[in-house]
Amino acid sequence: MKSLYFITGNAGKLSEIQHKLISTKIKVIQKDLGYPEIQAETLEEVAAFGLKYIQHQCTSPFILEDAGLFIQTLQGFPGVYSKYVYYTIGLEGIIKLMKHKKDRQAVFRSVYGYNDEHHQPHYFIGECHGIINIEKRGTGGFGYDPIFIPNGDVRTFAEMPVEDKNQVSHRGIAIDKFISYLENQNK
Ligand code: ITT
Repeated sequence: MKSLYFITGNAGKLSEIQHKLISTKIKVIQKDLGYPEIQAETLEEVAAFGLKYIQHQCTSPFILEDAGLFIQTLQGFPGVYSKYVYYTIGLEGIIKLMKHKKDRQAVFRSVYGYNDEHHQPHYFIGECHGIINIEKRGTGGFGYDPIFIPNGDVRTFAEMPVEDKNQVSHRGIAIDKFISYLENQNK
């Protein structure tokens, strides 16, 4: 069994990764240390800064994740500002901005940063394309889940059980890459 810390304050993210790890020999332990989410152009830069920042406080291997929702017709907004936007204008604000917009395409992106036992950084990226719904639907998940419908489905992420979201989501894809990496290391 390999244990590592997951630096996050987000219970939804923790639950999603724990579901993915059930059938593996990897266990994550939450540590809500918090790190500054720098103003950067990419999620990768935010994750890289987080890894360096947390290295000073955590000497054991750990992971952290930065995610965001990029809406095509809004030139990628809220993107790297997804957290700030969620807590300011919120879902209602996004629904208003998207009113009368014909192009409803959006992509969720997730970047996992892994700081291994030698303090080397590794990154695992996942993307999920879909559309922004005209209204909120569902009570599951977290964040923007009630307004995002992944391609190939009719349900919002908030209407799906966590297992279904994990199969297609940005986070699920990034976690699968991370699991494959760790399993290959241990061969
Ligand atoms: P950390 O403590 O792990 O940093 P966070 O909630 O700050 O958690 P992020 O900065 O990575 O998370 O996420 C930015 C925003 O995007 C945040 O408001 C989330 O609610 C939202 N978000 C991220 N992943 C999501 C997902 O799978 N579904 C819906 N919203 C998501």
